[in-house]
Amino acid sequence: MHDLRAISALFQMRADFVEAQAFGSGHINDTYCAWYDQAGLPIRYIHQRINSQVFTNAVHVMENVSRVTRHALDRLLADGHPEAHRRTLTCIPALDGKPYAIDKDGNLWRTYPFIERARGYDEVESNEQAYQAARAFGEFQKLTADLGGERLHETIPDFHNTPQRLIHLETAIQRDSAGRAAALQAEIAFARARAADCSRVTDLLASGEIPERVTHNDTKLNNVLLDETTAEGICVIDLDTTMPGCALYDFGDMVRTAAPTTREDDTELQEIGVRLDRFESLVRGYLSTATFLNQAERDNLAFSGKLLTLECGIRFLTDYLNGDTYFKIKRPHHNLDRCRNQFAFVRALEANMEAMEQIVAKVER
Ligand code: ADP
Ligand code: GN1
Ligand code: MG
Repeated sequence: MHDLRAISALFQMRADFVEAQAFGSGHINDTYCAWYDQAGLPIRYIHQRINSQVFTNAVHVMENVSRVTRHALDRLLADGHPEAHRRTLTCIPALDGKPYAIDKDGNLWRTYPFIERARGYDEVESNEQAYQAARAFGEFQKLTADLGGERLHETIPDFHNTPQRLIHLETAIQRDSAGRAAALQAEIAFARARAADCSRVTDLLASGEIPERVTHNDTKLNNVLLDETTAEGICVIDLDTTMPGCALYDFGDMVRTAAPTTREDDTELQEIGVRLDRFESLVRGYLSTATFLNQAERDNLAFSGKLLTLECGIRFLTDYLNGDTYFKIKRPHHNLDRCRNQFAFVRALEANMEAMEQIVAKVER
């Protein structure tokens, strides 16, 4: 646990620090929720330490985040939105005015107001939630489309370059630094057998049939906060990977996290299936705001869920082979469990691909 009182002192809080606890179930950053007393009123903030092993240029991350959130706020204020500061993350400035602060150990921290009366879900509970989440991520893509200015930094190069992810897997197999490869022949064969799937979207991007867009790139369900009473998708969070990408990466990751019958790390593999009703809600929600998609993007909406699930499974497998250096784990074989779960969901998606294509066609009619 870091000294959150000391971290708090690096920012222009205008409130008195009371206490802080670790918060959320993200796999990457260290997130804390801190209570403050603001002239007699209890109020919460999020303090987050950026994972500098994952984001090697954390200043670039914050330059992107501060541009995107500033743009979002300007738009909301221009529209006269009554709760503009609840609809976008906003960076609390550090003492020097920057949107981040560096602590005595060289860690980079940022602070956001805590978005109240809303929450992120690790598992979808209703079709309405799926619809709202997809709608909000579509709206977010619309917002970033007119950002203007220079191209955003690529905070993790080749983040969703799936063929590259497969190459990293092969490297990890060869190195076998944790001595685990021999026991993973079934998982390795599963990934290798799907090499052609891995390059489908990168090929469409290379040929120009699918355009590059500014996308969120980490649209898992718990990265959008839904209003506790109305379920409306109110604030997209975790903007570290917002950068040039492909709309299908965002839709695909929603399918990966909102359409399975189980959670990302459940080990009851025989129970993993596709909730087609959830899938339909995602398509409806996303297309209600992502009205800018071209035909090639629309044609690959169903496939994108399989691609992103396969890619994520490959990443968990690679990390397991490397000795669990990237994703936070809570038990010894967590990454292997996650990989098996993702590959089981890939199989379920394959079995349901035709039904999903039909749903997309039905919604588009
Ligand atoms: P990670 O990259 O580790 O997933 P996130 O930025 O997604 O980090 O934050 C982790 C969790 O903290 C989120 O899933 C969400 O529950 C919570 N969280 C983050 N920012 C806020 C905020 N401003 N208000 C409320 N909850 C937040
Ligand atoms: C990580 O940061 P978080 O927990 O929202 C990861 C995503 C993976 C996801 C798998 C920067 O997301 O790419 O899809 O875990 N984020 C990064 O659950 O690698
Ligand atoms: Mg997150």
